[in-house]
Amino acid sequence: MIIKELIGTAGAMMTKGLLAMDESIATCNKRFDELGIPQTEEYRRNYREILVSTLDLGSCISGAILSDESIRQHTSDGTSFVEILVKSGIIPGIKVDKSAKDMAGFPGEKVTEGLDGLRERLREYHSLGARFAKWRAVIKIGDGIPTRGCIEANTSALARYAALCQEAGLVPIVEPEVLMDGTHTIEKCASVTETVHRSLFHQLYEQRVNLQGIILKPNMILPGKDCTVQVDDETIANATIDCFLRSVPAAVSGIAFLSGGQPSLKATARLNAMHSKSRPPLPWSLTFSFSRAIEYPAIKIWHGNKDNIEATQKALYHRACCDNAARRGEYNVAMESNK
Ligand code: 5MM
Repeated sequence: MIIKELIGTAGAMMTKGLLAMDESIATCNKRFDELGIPQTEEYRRNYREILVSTLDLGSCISGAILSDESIRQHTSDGTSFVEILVKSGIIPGIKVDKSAKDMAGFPGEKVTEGLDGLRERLREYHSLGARFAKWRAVIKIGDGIPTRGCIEANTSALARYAALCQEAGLVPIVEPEVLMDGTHTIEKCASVTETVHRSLFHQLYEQRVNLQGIILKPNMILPGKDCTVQVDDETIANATIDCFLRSVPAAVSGIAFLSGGQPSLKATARLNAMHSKSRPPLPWSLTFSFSRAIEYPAIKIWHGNKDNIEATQKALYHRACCDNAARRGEYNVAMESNK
């Protein structure tokens, strides 16, 4: 019975896109710091209120990922963010990892923590209204890394997290992010991502996770930020689809991409290019679960100033609409002038 519900929730999450507004306090403060916004609980609450109360957001966004702080927060009139989201037709979710920490014995690599006490935390989050969860593992490409030890430690934790989520009636978003930091080529990104996916799906199988009740949140296949050979959007879209056809089982409910630090319009155009009409039908649907690519234009306008709220919401809504069009292969750059 639970699995039927999970498949239903995963299907509903894939009908539009996901807004990853799950910045931890540290990450949110870092973003505020860059823009000179005060790093206080009240400013974080104000910012999130602006996001969740954006008019008609539910026409482009089907799920929003909250954090432990924001799932407990309320709008200025006392309505919980969860309630606002549900009223807008947006499914609330929750980031449950306790972030990536230096991995002992593996210089330069990280392992994501947060399994201790997770069963109890998931029970609480479900009672607060969350219907899906998210856990992010970070894999860095560099000299001699990633190592097999780091990949396996991370994919094993992702699989144990996913099993606990399904037990609790929450759809696990499984996020193995291969970072775009570095000088590596697109081919290197493809081979590392394929290795990570193979390890991940092996671990998910070993932990008896039902793939129809998960959502994969991967990186696109990109050259490193500092690679001397950069490529066009079409090449990125093709490399991503080819890699995924080789490494992601058809049973997976859906794939929702992270943006990973790509410029907003690039992330949109590349998602759109994956939906090219000349491509044979894919086994899974593809959407977005962007954070920076969807929020950056908006937060830069807000700057912590209440006079900018309307323009901030307009910018957020605009990116959400463009990304939702890209999810269907209907985005074109002319949409950028219809703000
Ligand atoms: C909002 O950022 C998320 C949480 O990060 P921290 O735990 O470090 O605060 C992050 O997991 C995010 O959901 C994904 O990385 C996707 O975000 P981008 O910016 O890559 O689209």
